[in-house]
Formats: sequence, structure tokens, C-alpha cells
Amino acid sequence: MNEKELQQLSISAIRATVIDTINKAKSGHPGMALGSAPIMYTLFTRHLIADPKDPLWFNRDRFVLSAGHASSLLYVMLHIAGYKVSIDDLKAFRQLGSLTPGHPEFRHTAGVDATSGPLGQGIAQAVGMAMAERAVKAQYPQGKLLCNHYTYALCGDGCLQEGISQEAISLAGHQKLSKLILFYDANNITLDGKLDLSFSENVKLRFKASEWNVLEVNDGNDVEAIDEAINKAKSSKSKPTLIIVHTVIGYGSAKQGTNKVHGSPLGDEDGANAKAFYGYKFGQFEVPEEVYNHFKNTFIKRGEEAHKAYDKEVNAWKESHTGAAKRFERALAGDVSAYFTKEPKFAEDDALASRNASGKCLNELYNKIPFLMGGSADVAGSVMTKIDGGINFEPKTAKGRNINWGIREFAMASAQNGMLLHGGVKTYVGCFLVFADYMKAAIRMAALSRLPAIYLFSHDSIAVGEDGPTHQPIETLAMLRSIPNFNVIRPCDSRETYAAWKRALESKETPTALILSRQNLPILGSKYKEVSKGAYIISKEEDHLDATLIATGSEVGLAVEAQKELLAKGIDVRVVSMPSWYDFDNQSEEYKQEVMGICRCKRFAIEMLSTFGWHKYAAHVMGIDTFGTSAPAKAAIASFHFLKEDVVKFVEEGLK
Ligand SMILES: Cc1ncc(C[n+]2csc(CCOP(=O)(O)OP(=O)(O)O)c2C)c(N)n1
Repeated sequence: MNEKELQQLSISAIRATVIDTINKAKSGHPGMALGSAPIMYTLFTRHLIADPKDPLWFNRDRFVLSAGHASSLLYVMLHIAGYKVSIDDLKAFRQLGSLTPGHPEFRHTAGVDATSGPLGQGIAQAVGMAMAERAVKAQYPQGKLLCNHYTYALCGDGCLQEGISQEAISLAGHQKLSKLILFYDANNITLDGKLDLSFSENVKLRFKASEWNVLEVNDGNDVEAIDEAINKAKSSKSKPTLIIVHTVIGYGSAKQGTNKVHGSPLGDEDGANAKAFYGYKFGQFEVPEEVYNHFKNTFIKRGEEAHKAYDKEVNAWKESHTGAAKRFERALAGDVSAYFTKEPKFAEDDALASRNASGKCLNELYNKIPFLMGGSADVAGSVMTKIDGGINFEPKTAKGRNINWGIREFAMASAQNGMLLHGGVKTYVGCFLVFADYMKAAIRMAALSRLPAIYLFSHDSIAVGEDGPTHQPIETLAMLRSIPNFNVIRPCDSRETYAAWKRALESKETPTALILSRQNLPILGSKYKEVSKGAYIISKEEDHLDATLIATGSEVGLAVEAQKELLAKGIDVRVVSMPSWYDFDNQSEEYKQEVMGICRCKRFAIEMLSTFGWHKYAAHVMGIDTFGTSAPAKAAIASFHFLKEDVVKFVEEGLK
């Protein structure tokens, strides 16, 4: 068999196995998978460097299937390329507990570099990966030895229609991420029909305007043309590259070129027709030995050799750079334990807004942790993500760790996911709490992918004041708290803020949001070590317990003030600071009872945000269930009845 025949046989085997995989599951998306099989074939056999025996090898090329609905194609590639995805796993596609779920899931299937499916986010994740690749390379002496690879992504029309794609490509162009290569499977069809139902922009010009190289392959079955485009893209020195590949959706099906083949199995008859069209004469789920061998001799061999050479070079480097090597190992493990040596001390005059306390803490941590990097969506001076004297992360100063994300909240959060998927860095991003909604889908993705992302959300209540209801979060915290595997911490003073930072940085698989105030908060009797338990007694009752006040953030100080006044009136209450529901929910029942101290019917929760969700902790909830108001902070707070006397009245009446 000559090379051309082997090529055709391999591509046909990929397509045939995609058809079988989806047919067996009676579910899946064959359209794009069949159309873009030659792109994946060319990438794997001629370019991609990765080692199936060590799928998380740090210096591998990254690949993100942004159009996650084409998961069957990725799984078939991983199978043929020697990853731990067997024919039986393909036969269990989309079934309960299988290694081959509906959309690719990071940590679940070996060889999957990113969870994808929500269209558009894969592009931003790939941008984040390329940023991390550049950052790690710049952070070490001879860093090129440690980290020097390409990031590839494959998207479809859908990804490019999503707004996040523009935020991400604009950022990538600005950052001159020349090692980022994005394939665009241009098949002119989406789920509902022809692309021109809803899209008429010039993608080429759009990318060019965003400072990208744009290459075009007119025939998506032309392996040599795809190969040539990848070679050109790899030689780019200052721009990311888009390779537009014109393909036919559902190639080989009787329904090819239409949306009918986007998301339904071909079925036996059409499947057999397509295989006949490819000239593929093998049985169901049968991949000829020649094809496996072809991948062994190309992709697998290339990856193994590269990995071996890397290990040799890096081991030698480690011997001659012991300090940097220690740092590198910690960075790869995301291990910050060496940087938290003693508990910080606070005096009464350390009263700060928690956003300022966070900024102070961040500046200290930034100087200690050499692989910590981040920034905000153009609100560094408000969210206090600014690093004094910090170098900006820019093409010319890639070792700078201060990222100017621009006003691109969604891409910022999604690219942070990409940076963490890549590894070698610890990251944080920041914006006003109310704009967390812009980032929600990426936050959810971080939680689902079990990434220890950090979000700094300031301006955390109606105490924002004059900017008014558009800028005053109400239901935002309830939204964030409802996300599984997500830790929301709302610290009540500087001490709790420092503890929250520690908690966030020590997390390995749970993202964390720090909810920070704009207004000053007094130093209370907070306890640094208790913060990680989610809730603790911050001010105990005098003698006998009549009620428990539970508060978070700025309302803890208010609760402590009300406690004194209530005592003067003969009502003896305890105040519990509850910075994190998530951490508290994970404590033992005994601990929870001990902290609350009294039945739910005598518990009073106080928070200047939506009451939604609080009733599981307290029968009485003082919150705000309408939008805020534009007024100086004091007036806004008073108009929503969040003064000491309001709390006193609230408890008195609740106890009646
Ligand atoms: C954010 C988001 N919106 C909607 C969907 C549902 N969806 C999945 S694929 C698809 C069409 C995508 O079109 P295209 O990228 O051209 O894929 P193709 O039809 O070529 O497979 C849609 C709407 C999704 N997965 N994510």
C-alpha cells in the first residue's frame, strides 16, 4: 500500500468508526465529525506532539475540540492514536458511566485536554493555554526547554457566532499568540439549517482585523493542503493563525451538505452507503492493522521520542538549576504550601474595605509566589488587582505576571480555565460582582472541570452606592452559590480576607470566589484558622442563648453591633460569621450544631443581597429581594433598612 492509499484508508477508518460509534449509541453528531476527519488525521499523523502513555505530559501540544459536539471524532482519534480509549469504550459512547461521554470531559478521558461543548468557550480556553505556554516559558532560565509547544483548536460556525469567540480572538491577536493555531471547519451548516439563515459576516476579514494570520484550504479532503497550512501557521512569529478549511458536513452520507446530518445518527443503511462511498470494506468497529501501525509510526513514535528527549534535557537542567527546579515542580503541582508560613497579625486600625485588604494580600502573595499571575477586566484600580511595580504580561515582557484582560469578562474567565488546564501557573481574575453574570458559563465550566480558578468580585452589595441598581448585585451571590463544586467566600474583615486568599490558593480542584466590599470594614474578633470551616462563632452570647445571628461580609460587623444593643434589652444572642456556605456544608453535623447552637427557628440570617437560599440555615432572613437604588452608600443602606436598629427590631419581632 502506498502512502496515499494508507492515508485514504486511515481517513476512511476514522469516518467509518465515527459512524459506528454514533449508530451504536443511537445518539451523537456525525456531521462535523465526518467533515473534519482529514483535519484531525493530518494534525495527528504529521504535527501533534503528545504521548499517549503519559497523556498529561507537561510539554505536549494542546488540542481543544471547541466544537465539543464532534466528540465521537476525538474519541476515535484517541483510540487509534493509542490512548486509553478502547473499541469497547467507543461502543459505550454516551452511555452511563462510560469513558466516552456526550461531550469531551477533562479529567475523565485520557487525551482530552479541555471540557467542551458550550460553543465558543473552547477558543477562549485555547487562548488561555497559549498564554500559559508563553508565561511558563518566560518565567524560568532557559524556559524554552521546559515549555515550548503549540496549542491547536478546532471550531465550527457555531463557535464563531458566539460572542465569546470575538473577545478571545481579539485578546489573542493583541497578545500576538503566535503558537496558537485555530482550525475553522467551515461547512456552512449549523443545527437549524444553512449558515446564511443567521450569519453573513466575512470571517476572514474579522480575524485579519483582530491581528491574526488567515489561511484557507478550499478542499477539506486535501491532506497536503491542510499540512501545508499547518506548516505555514507554525512558522508564524507574531500572530496567531486561523486555518479556514472548507468541508462538507456529513461527508459520504446521503444527507451530506445539509443540517439533517448535523446531529442524528446515519443509521445502518446510510452508514453502509457512506462506507461504500469511501470504499471501506471492513466490518463494524473494525480498524485495519495498517491504520494502527500508521499511527504508531507517526504520532506515537514522534511523541515518545519528543518526550524522551524532553526528560533528558529537563533532568539535566534541574541539576544545574536547583532553585528554579524546585519552583518549577511546585508550579506544576500547584503547591503553595511553602508560601504560607505564618498567620498574619492585624490591629484595630487595619480596618480596610475587603477589596483593599485583598489587594494588600495579593501584593504580598505575588512577591512570594513566583508563578501567581492574573488581572482584571479593566477594573484593576477598583477591584485592587493592581500589583505595585508589577510587570505587565505582554508579548515583549512575557515574564510579566500582571494581565490586562481588557473589558472581556467572559473570555477572561474562560481563558483563565485554559491557563489552569495548561498548568504551571496559579491564576486570579477580577471584576465587579454584578458582572459575574457575564462570566457565569465559564465559572460553571471551571467548577465542572475541577479547576482551582480564583475570582475576585468586589462592590458586593447595594453599598456600591451612587452607581445604582445596574451595578448593585442582588441575586448574583445566590447564582454563584448554586454552582456545584464552587466555593464562594465573603470575608467580614481583613483577617478573614487573608484567610480566604489562603483557602483559594490551596484549593486543588474547586474554584473559589472572594466577595469583597467597596466600603471599609472594621477588624472584628475574626479567627483566621476558622474561616476554612465556612462558619464559626465570632461573638459568643453572654450567658444563655436566645437566638443566633448569622451574617457574612459587611453584615457581620452590623450583627456584632446589634448584639450589644439586644443584650441591653435582655436578649442574649450569638453572632456567627459565615464566610462560606460551601465549606460549612462540608463540616460534620456535630460541628454545624455546635456553631449554630440553637434550633433553626431561632436563627436570623443577615445579608444585603437576595434572601434566596438562606432559609436552609435560618427561619428568619433579612435581605433584599428587589433591585437596588442609586444614592450615596449610606442613604442606600438606610433606605433598605440595614441599620443597627433595623437588625434589633428584626430579631425582637422574630422572637415574638
Ligand atoms: C453555547 C451553545 N449554544 C448552543 C449549543 C447547541 N448546539 C450544538 S452544535 C450547534 C450548531 C453548531 O453549528 P456548527 O458549529 O456549524 O456545527 P456543525 O453543524 O458543523 O456540526 C448548536 C446550536 C451549544 N452546544 N452551545
